[in-house]
Amino acid sequence: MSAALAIRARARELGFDAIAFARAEPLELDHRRYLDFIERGYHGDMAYLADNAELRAGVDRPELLDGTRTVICLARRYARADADNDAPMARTIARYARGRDYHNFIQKRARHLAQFIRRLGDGVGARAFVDAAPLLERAWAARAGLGFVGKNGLVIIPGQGSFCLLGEVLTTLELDSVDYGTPIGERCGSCTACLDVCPTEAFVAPFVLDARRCISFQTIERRTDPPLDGDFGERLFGCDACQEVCPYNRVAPGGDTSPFEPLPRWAESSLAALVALDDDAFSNLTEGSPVGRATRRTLAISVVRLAKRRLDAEPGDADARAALDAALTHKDEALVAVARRLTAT
Ligand code: B12
Ligand code: SF4
Ligand code: SF4
Repeated sequence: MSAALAIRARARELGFDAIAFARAEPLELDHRRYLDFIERGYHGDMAYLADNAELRAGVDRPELLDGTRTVICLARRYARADADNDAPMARTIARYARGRDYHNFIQKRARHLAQFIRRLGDGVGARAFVDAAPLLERAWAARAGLGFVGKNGLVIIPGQGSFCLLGEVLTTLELDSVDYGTPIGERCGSCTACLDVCPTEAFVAPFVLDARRCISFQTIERRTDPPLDGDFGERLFGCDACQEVCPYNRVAPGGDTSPFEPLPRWAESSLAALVALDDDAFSNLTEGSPVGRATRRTLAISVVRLAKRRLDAEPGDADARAALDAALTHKDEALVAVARRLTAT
């Protein structure tokens, strides 16, 4: 069996839904696009994206893996058939984040794969990465032919859709040339559903996102208090709108999506309880959940925003009223100030 076949088989055993191989030669066009994104300031206060931006074309770097020859691109689906029926509080969280933290789940399996690859030959190096590494995960996945990048910027795997998370194993192993994938080209055609549906008009052009406007940034990554204009709908953490409308996501979910089942704690929570959290209670509540990526205050501000929205629609909404009251009397003065500004409008 060739090394590529053995790696594929092991990746399947480990629960990955798709795998493809890219040569580790520097990305040129995608890197230029990346630098453009940074130069225009679309990354907002995600300063880590600008760190070493110049170096991100390649992966043969000491902080990743010296001598990398191959980028093994992996995907794990999280589409669940019953996601629309999740408990109301769970539905305020983007699908990928309703269950346990996917980083641990994918990282653990990608590490097992890296270990398997290291055993394929003397001196073979292999290292696993998921999300947080300074590498252009979507561009590598596109080069490997794992999927194509849609106008919403997400990697779409034909037959599987875009509700999937990416990971990589970098390796010094060189594969047979037939094993490397070829890009499959964008297949959006004349569709613009994702661009049209975006509630905050965050796309400046097809494929190009001003992350500062994206609800995902505002509710997860932002580290300064957000502007209070704009309608985030019923969203507290992340946003799936530009994927929900995508025709490529009308595929039947396949495989085991149980790791992404919502944590019971969300069904048991309320807006008022979320606002009232102090830092320790926030840490306890979000332990093992991707929601801990937000700060306590960012989440509280998102809740206040949602409570205000619900009260505008239904003045008798008791949970929303209690949430606003809890924010106005919170010991975090910055939260009180935000709640005052919102209730004044
Ligand atoms: C920072 C970040 C964000 C930021 C900025 C997102 C963005 N679009 O840049 C915020 C917080 C907004 C965000 C949101 C989300 N994210 Co995010 N995010 C990242 C992270 C850490 C870096 C992305 C980055 O470098 N952005 C800068 C842009 C310029 O680079 P890029 O995304 O690689 O885009 C390239 C291609 O799109 C390419 N391209 C391809 N074709 C074309 C054509 C043209 C004409 C152009 C101009 C460009 C272009 O150009 C770019 C340069 O390589 C990656 C993980 C990683 N290390 O890559 C996860 C990642 C992209 N995120 C992911 C997810 C799941 C999400 C959300 C769906 C979460 C949610 N439900 O709320 C949303 C989706 C928003 C969206 N429509 O993109 C997944 C995407 C999986 C997939 N199937 O594609 C990733 C890969 C994490 C993972 N390991 O699975 N994210
Ligand atoms: S995740 Fe939501 S806010 Fe961000 S680009 Fe997609 S639709 Fe727009
Ligand atoms: S919604 Fe349409 S335009 Fe957007 S990514 Fe899907 S197919 Fe492409």
